Amino acid sequence: MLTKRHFLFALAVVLLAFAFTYSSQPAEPNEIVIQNFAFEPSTLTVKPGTKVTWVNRDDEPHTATATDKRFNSKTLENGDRFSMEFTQPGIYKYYCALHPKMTGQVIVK
Ligand SMILES: [Cu+2]
Repeated sequence: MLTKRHFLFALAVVLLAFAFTYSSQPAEPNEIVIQNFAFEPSTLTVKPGTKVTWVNRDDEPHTATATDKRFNSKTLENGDRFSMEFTQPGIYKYYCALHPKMTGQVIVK
């Protein structure tokens, strides 16, 4: 016989699974998440030689395009990734070519 405690436990498990599935996952180190028409984090500071990866979690396509064209992802659909290794120190400003108000920067030092 299913007790009230069993039922509450089962309910908690279901709710936790639901929350885990639908919560937005935090960015991994050296990963920039594109979500809700924004780069997160908008400023990422890394050491020279670091590979930085952008991942699009929006349903809309986006790009990561350097302001000075030193790098340019192809159009990233939902779930697509773009990686770039930054070897030289500097400030790398970039934007989304499809939504130019979306901006971010990678600081390499
Ligand atoms: Cu965009």
